[in-house]
Amino acid sequence: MTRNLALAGVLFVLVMAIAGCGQRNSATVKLSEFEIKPSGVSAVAGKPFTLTLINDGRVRHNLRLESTVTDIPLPVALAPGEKATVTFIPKTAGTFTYWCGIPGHERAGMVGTLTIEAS
Ligand SMILES: [Cu+2]
Repeated sequence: MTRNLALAGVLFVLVMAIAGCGQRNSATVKLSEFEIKPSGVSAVAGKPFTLTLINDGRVRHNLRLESTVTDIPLPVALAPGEKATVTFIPKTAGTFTYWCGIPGHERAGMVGTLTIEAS
């Protein structure tokens, strides 16, 4: 009986993993001097999207998103080593930009593309 329950548990996890394939509703973005990794992230319009930000650099960084994507406030700045998670529902499908809002960082290369697919 215990074994059957364990097997059922494994199957459940497998089915959930397969069902989750193709659903890009979360992403982790690493900020450093002077790049944002990855430089491209995908999400689905109308579905909750969890974005984890990690400052992998030695100076303060942040991440800015076009207001057409979301009105949710993002952290003003992350100290080196700091991590933050925000969840929001992308408003519309399209191709948008994310960048570091600390003066000079965007021009130095801290930019990326957020692709929001229609649901
Ligand atoms: Cu920066």
